[in-house]
Amino acid sequence: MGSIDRIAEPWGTRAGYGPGERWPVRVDLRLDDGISPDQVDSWVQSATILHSNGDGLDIAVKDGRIVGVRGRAVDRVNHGRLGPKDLFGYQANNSADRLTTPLIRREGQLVETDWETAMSAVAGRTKELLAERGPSSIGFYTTGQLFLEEYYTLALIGHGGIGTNHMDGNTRLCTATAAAALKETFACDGQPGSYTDIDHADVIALYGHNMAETQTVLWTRILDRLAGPNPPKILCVDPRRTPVAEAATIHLAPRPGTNVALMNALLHELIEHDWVDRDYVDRNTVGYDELAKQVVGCDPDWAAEICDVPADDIRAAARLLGTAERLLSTVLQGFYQSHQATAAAVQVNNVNLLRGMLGRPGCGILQMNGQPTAENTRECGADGDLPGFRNWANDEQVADLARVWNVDPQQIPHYSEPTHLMQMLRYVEDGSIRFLYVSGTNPAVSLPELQRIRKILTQERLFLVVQDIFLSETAALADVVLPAATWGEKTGTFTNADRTVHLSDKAVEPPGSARADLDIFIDYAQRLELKDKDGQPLVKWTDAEGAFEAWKECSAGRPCDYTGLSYDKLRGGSGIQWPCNAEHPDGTEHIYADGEFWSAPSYCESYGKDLVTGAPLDPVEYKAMNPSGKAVLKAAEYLAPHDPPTPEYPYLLTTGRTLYHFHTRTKTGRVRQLQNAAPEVWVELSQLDAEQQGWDEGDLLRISTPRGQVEARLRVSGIRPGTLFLPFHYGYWDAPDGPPERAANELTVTDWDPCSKQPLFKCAAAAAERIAPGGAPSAAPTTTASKPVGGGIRRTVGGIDAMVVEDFGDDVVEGNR
Ligand SMILES: Nc1nc2c(c(=O)[nH]1)N[C@H]1C(S)=C(S)[C@@H](COP(=O)(O)OP(=O)(O)OC[C@H]3O[C@@H](n4cnc5c(=O)[nH]c(N)nc54)[C@H](O)[C@@H]3O)O[C@H]1N2
Ligand SMILES: Nc1nc2c(c(=O)[nH]1)N[C@H]1C(S)=C(S)[C@@H](COP(=O)(O)OP(=O)(O)OC[C@H]3O[C@@H](n4cnc5c(=O)[nH]c(N)nc54)[C@H](O)[C@@H]3O)O[C@H]1N2
Ligand SMILES: [Mo]
Repeated sequence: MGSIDRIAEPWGTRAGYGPGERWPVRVDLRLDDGISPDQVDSWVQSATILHSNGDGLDIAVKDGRIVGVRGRAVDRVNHGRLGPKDLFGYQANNSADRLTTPLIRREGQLVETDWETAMSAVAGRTKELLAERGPSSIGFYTTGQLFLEEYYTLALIGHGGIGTNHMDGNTRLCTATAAAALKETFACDGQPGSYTDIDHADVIALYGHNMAETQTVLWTRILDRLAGPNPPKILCVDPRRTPVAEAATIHLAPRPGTNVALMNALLHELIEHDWVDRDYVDRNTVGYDELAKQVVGCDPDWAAEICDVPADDIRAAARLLGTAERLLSTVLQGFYQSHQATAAAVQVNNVNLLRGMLGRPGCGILQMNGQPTAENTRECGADGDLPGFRNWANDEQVADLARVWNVDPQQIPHYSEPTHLMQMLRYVEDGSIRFLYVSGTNPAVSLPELQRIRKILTQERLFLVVQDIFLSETAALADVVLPAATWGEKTGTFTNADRTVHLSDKAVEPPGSARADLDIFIDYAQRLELKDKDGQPLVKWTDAEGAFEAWKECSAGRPCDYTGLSYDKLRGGSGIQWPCNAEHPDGTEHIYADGEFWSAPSYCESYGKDLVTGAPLDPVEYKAMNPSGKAVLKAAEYLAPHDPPTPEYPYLLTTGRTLYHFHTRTKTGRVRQLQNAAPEVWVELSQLDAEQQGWDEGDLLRISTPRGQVEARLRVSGIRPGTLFLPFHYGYWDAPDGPPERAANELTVTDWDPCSKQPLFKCAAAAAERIAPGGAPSAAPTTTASKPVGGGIRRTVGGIDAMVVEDFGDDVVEGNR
């Protein structure tokens, strides 16, 4: 047992272990100052909520207040560990400026009101519009941060009750490409990999995924493998020198937006050297010939030109992949938020398929999620999918959903795929959507091209409802603000990126009159008097467990089968991976073992799309291509980025995250340990570029694109030359006197991947100029990808304020530092 500053040491103390061994337990504990474990009144089971990892934890409660967190040793995901955002982030719940009462706009101002007034305004406007303009005037924009029960209820209200096709989640910005890539390759969503693959893999490849900062505990698992005997080799594909790159055997730093060229060269090498599992490919896939033909000319010299990566490094990376015995691949935003997002992510699937590396320990693909509950948004159909991974283009599956909901199949819109968010915004812009209900997301900071977004959201004719826990930049624009209870204040379940379902129990009462999102949605449905076919209430449950039981019925027989789970079963032990049913009562570690895919035409979620145009394939085309339900090796041609540098905008701007903040900082910005670690926006530039311009660390730069500008202090970092990086966390709620513009999305472009419709946050032409010398270093963290190349900069530490207890218990620890 020891204590450690977890701001300075985000991953904590090493516990090395070897291939196939069990990852040692390390229980991390953080309590408010002055509170000791024996003073805690109760420990309430939950899991982490500030990323997709799903680390099991217990919430410490004293005098009806959350006072700390402790990792759950029994949980399969984290074996007791927690990351910095989880260890300190709970304090946001206790913030004095939580929303405690509904707000309504009167004469231009938001004023406090009661629930009755607020909800009758929301339901009243909905009814008016339904009568005047029909269901297509109503839109819902939700999140990846509520609970399963809430999404399922919302999906039923929107698709089954109101009958609008306009429902999406911010998962569109986040994991739409993960889902799309899985649908293209396996014809169905569902994560092939498992976190335990890290325990077995001999090669781990991370594509556009800064796991060290964005899934810190999963990265700790890799660090512990690296500290043990026979460590895995790491391939990192990222234009910045992230902590992942620093730990990598091979780091490829491609020019942003060129991922498909790089992937095609890697595939070219695999085929050229015959690093292909012919048996697996013949038995389990279709499309090999087309893929081989597509990559025939894509040799490393060709890709080296496009990606600006040494050809020999590409060869070495291909050899690593080609000679791996157990290959785990992970993919995230560096691939997903790009113009060929789905095409690039699919090529990673192709690597594992060619190598026959799927469905057994150490052999996996993690098309990652980002948000804690994004998986549920997708499963439950609150995001541009239908519940239970049902195929909107398959009438029998729609009829099956109608049976579960006891509605007429015609009531569920399925004339096309549910409307994606970027299209919904167009509809709001042109006035066909007149009511937008936003829950658990902050589009006024997180969407591209903010000037345009502000214009869209402030239109007079739009009725904007925002359900949040703080007065976010978006809530400030609303007609009605509904105060929500959040994690720790309500019960529900959620599912992480490797299909592990966790229960999160209510630990404390919400502040003021804030209500659980589920309760608000049910209230809304009741006020709309939504009915099923028999005139009974459409939403038949009144609490979270009731919603979960209903969802189980909806998931029965579908890939994400929850029928073997219950709240009781989820209490006490570890989270459990779906599918969990009579056949797999303890859950399922690997799907697609034995090459069994969910891609049979009658069962699959999707018939696939054209990767260039995004046009859906029709069932006849799909059946001709994949009659017996195999995996599809889908080829893609590299296409140049849409927004290349010009003399006026000579840099490539990419955006993303830092370890210490979550998104628009509504939570982490209110937590002193985290806010102090990364107090203000910065911009990263390479040493080469800085020297060429004569700029120094800390200089104030203005970054501009045709959409807007941002002012930020310079951090000279290990980023590739020609590239700028801005963290996107810094909106305006806490910057009354700050720089005029600091949100990265002032600069980003309204454009999206044709297949997944995910916006392009990672690649835009931009200009930079110095507007003032700095004199002092920027405030960027030094422990992360923003590590300075120069010396003399104060290290990021948390000090006495950030001490966390680590307890290894009786676990034997090798390589312990
Ligand atoms: N600390 C922290 N953790 C989080 C979150 C958070 O806000 N903060 N958010 C959660 C959520 S919702 C998500 S979606 C995940 C996101 O997790 P990540 O995807 O790991 O995070 P990002 O920083 O968005 O992007 C990852 C990397 O992509 C690289 N990149 C940029 N352009 C390119 C490119 O063209 N090609 C390649 N190969 N790489 C490129 C960037 O340099 C960056 O290091 O994190 C989750 N975890
Ligand atoms: N430039 C750039 N932009 C990006 C990205 C990028 O990499 N670069 N990444 C994109 C990605 S991957 C993501 S996921 C998005 C994230 O973008 P957002 O979802 O807009 O970001 P958050 O700050 O997480 O917003 C969540 C909101 O929900 C509120 N909230 C928290 N808990 C609850 C709850 O229990 N109930 C309710 N009702 N509300 C709650 C929070 O206070 C906050 O206002 O940003 C996207 N935008
Ligand atoms: Mo995300």
